[in-house]
Amino acid sequence: MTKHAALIVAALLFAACGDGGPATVGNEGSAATTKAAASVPLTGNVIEVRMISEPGRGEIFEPADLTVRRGDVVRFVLASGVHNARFPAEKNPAGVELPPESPYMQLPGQKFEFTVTQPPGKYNYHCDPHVMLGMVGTMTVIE
Ligand SMILES: [Cu+2]
Repeated sequence: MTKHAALIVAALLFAACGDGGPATVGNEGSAATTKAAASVPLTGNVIEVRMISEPGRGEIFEPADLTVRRGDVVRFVLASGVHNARFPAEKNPAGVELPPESPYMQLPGQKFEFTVTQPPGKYNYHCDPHVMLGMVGTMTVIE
């Protein structure tokens, strides 16, 4: 694939993610997300967060509180239920470009990932449908 064609594909994927429709982001969308953050040297570390709906456990991220470095990849994986992951501007430091918002994920095994580019600090994320049920988490970026 030419570089030009790759850009077009990335643009189409980006457009497809923004319509609020059924979640369609799989590995292709993740690749586009990773490519956009290519200015940060990748560490090769992947931090997986499972999104879970389970009787007796409720609606949770597992683990919910992450400690990461710039260049790490945070990967949300749907285990059960329907969830998203979003870093709301009103609950995070101003002036920082926050991680991209995931689509609503509903197919077990579906993944959404981004490369950490944020400066050191503590960031808050949550699942929109379940934030009131405590489906929240933090991402602490360390040096
Ligand atoms: Cu949820």
